[in-house]
Amino acid sequence: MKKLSFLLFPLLLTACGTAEKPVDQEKPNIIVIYMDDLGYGDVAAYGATEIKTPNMDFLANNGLRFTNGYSSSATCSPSRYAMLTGTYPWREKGVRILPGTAPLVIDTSMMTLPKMLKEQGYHTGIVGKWHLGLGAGQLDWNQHISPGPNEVGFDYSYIMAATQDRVPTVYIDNGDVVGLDPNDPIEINWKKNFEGEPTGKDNPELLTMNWHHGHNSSIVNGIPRIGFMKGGEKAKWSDIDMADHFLEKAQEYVTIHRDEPFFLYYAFQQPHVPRTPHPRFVGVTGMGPRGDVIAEADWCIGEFMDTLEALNLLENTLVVFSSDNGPVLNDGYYDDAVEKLGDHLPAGPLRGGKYSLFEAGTRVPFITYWKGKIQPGVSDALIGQIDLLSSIAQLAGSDITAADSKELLDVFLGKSTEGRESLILEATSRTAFRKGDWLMIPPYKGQKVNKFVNIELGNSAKYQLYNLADDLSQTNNLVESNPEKLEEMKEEFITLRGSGFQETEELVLK
Ligand code: NG6
Ligand code: CA
Repeated sequence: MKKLSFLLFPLLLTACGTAEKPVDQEKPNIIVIYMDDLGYGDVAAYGATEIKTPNMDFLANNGLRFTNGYSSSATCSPSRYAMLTGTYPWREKGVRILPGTAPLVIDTSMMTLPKMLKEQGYHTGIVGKWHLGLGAGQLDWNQHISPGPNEVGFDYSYIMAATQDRVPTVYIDNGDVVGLDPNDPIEINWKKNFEGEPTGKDNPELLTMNWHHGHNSSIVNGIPRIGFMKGGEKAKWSDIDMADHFLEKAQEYVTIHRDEPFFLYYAFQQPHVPRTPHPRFVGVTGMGPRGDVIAEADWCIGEFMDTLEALNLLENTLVVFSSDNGPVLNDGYYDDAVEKLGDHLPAGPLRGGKYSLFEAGTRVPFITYWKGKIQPGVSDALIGQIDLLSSIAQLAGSDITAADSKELLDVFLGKSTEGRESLILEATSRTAFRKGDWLMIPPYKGQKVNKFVNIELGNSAKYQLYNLADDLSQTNNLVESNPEKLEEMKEEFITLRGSGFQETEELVLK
């Protein structure tokens, strides 16, 4: 009942006439809706036929749907780092998939998307997944947590620290754990269990979801996680309510800040593991929890857009929709993602997936929507999430520039199709180079297919060169037939990337 009345709150405001605001009188609001592990082929507007995504499709069909839009990395933390800072993640060694205990990886002196907007008079907020580290090391979760999002430009933050599969499994409201009981302090250890505490490994009888690889440490709500946690019982989140909870916070944020320019980074947890749809979404897709949480996320987007509409904000708000990296089915739990997939193709026509240097790792759904400002259409321009900082700066009236972030505002608004000439892609510390229609992957040692997630990583003893215009699925390596193209690509790549690009570590998933 409480929830329902809250959801009606924005509508009531409109009904009372208090939400009326003149359009165009001030700087536009910016909202980034960011999915976690949603693939290029997971959205009906991008060709999915086995799953319905009406609300994502609404954005795509009434906005600009990019077919060559990239995240900066095939994993989460590096992608988010690049989007927020406009800096390539491979420039900084520590920017990789982070443990739940990692310190903040964004230097507080760096320019960021929210910081830039704050300087332009915006109120800035984040709701959802953070996964960019917190504190400065040896964090005490029972004290005020800092530095974090609030120290890199967000006026408001309501987050989970890392991922749904990592401890601590609590929400953090502007740096303070929500619902913390001082008599039941939280203890976190990434490597070592606390004496007497059950684990996924030793106590399978306590599990409601089984682990496949990794994810066998502390058990929260019957789900085994990565890392060990003790205490904080009352503060622990409810997995099945997480989507509704973040939705409420996002709705609350835009409602409170409707009368000033605002930036909201609404970072969903779906369809990352563990996939825990609310019971009202269980079974709706027949595809198991992975499909069901996509349906759940889609519903949340619909509710959220309805709120914006009720607040009369749509004509003064740029909405960007994208995903942090490509899709994965089995990412460490037995949850029927593989078994119930049917004919669905999470990566669409693309090769690879999450963790991969092949296209499906980083080419993601990418949509811009702005009622009345962006003409509906499809754009094939090459763009990256890394370009949002400089482009949105242009929109907000800021003259800041970030080295790796290209100002492509007209492309994002559909006024131009001249995107980037080239883009460096990253996957677990390895890099590849896209230029025009061409994609070059340097030789990398290491496994070709990661057997846990069953994804081709893009490693090969030889250079790979693909022409994506003719060969979107990357089946023909054209190195032999196009030696000149290869040399040209290599040369430019080394100029941009430096020569150390072949030194990497093995991807460890277990
Ligand atoms: C991996 C996890 C995987 C996921 C990923 C991060 C194991 C075995 N695998 O290490 O489940 O959490 O990290 O995903 O622990 S991301 O989308 O946040 O980058
Ligand atoms: Ca992710």
